[in-house]
Amino acid sequence: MAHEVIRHQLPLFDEEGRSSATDDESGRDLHYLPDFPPEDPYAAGHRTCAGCGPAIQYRWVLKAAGEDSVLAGPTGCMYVANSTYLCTPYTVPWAHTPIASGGSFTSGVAAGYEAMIRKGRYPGTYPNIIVMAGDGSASDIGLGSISGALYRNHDALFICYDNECYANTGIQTSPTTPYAGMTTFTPFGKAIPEGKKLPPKNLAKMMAEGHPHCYVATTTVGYPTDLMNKTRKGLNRQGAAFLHCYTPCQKGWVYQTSMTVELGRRVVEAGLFPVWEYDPEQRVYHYFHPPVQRPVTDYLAMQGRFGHMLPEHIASIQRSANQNWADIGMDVPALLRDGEDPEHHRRMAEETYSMPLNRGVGA
Ligand SMILES: Cc1ncc(C[n+]2csc(CCOP(=O)(O)OP(=O)(O)O)c2C)c(N)n1
Ligand code: SF4
Ligand SMILES: [Mg+2]
Repeated sequence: MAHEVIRHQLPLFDEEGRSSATDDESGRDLHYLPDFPPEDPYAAGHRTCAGCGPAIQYRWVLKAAGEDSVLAGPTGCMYVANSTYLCTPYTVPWAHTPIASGGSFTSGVAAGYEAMIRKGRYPGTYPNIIVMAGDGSASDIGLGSISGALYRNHDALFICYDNECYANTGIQTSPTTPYAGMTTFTPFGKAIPEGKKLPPKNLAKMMAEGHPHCYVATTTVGYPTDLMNKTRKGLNRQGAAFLHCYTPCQKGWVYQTSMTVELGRRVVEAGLFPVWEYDPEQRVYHYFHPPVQRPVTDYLAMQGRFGHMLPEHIASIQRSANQNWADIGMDVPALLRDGEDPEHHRRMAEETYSMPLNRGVGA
């Protein structure tokens, strides 16, 4: 006789905030913290860099998922910096997978739990099965295996933590590295003054369009409630779900350590990382419309990896941002339209920085 597979249904957090929430002068809720669960399945004691965006993402995701979780981590910073022989920061089962096979490994774990529960060999509730892969893994080397898992609709949550580079091997370019982002494989020089010439791959849209039966969403470490709710939505839905999370890399991007969460908001407010949710039932996208729209320089100037940019490069990025604003149904203010003209800009090195910068990737 087949046993029933019982699944968790995790409640969502209140997005509106408490009455005591305080807005800054731009209308951003600065001090809203809902009552998050006390447990931390991603415990202290790992060895990621100070201010590491992926580590913040790992903590929020596992807090949202809770103690009945099973985790896989393909090769990358979040494998190497988190684990040594017989030692990890996880209080839940975790396994390392080769960089190419996060998707296939996790498919096997999901299918295994389903079969064991049906056969009465595993007495518990179906656990929250999650793989968190870097952008190099999810958008490049391991893309095929994640796409296969989404296509077959295994009941698991597939997350890309996107630090826009192959960080662990020394900050090399990946498909999600932005145009003009300097990496050790895209240095700027006389021949190629912008550093990286190609625009980034739109991984999340590719996943949503290519697997229209899956829940797909984007988020950043700048919006913890959004990140935790999308984690829970992806886990609550029976079948495969994909989350693309923007996670700054302090070492690779060269910014002040305390600015990780601020960057997670500014990238959205600059129009460079639209935050949305794809509803597979209705087959529609729901776009977040941020209360603040900034020129891209407000975001770029905070990071040493963009310190070499010339006016024409900045104008080119402002054009892409303006296209993103239009795509998500927002008006483009005149100031941002003006920014499409190189005459509107100085060299990035001459910008007034709000903080001192150390230029030079990997410093
Ligand atoms: C097939 C294969 N190619 C290359 C590597 C070397 N490698 C180890 S970690 C890593 C970087 C992974 O980048 P990403 O997935 O973005 O994770 P991050 O290091 O940025 O956290 C690479 C290229 C590998 N382990 N396996
Ligand atoms: S190199 Fe970047 S992603 Fe890796 S641990 Fe440091 S901050 Fe995190
Ligand atoms: Mg990466």
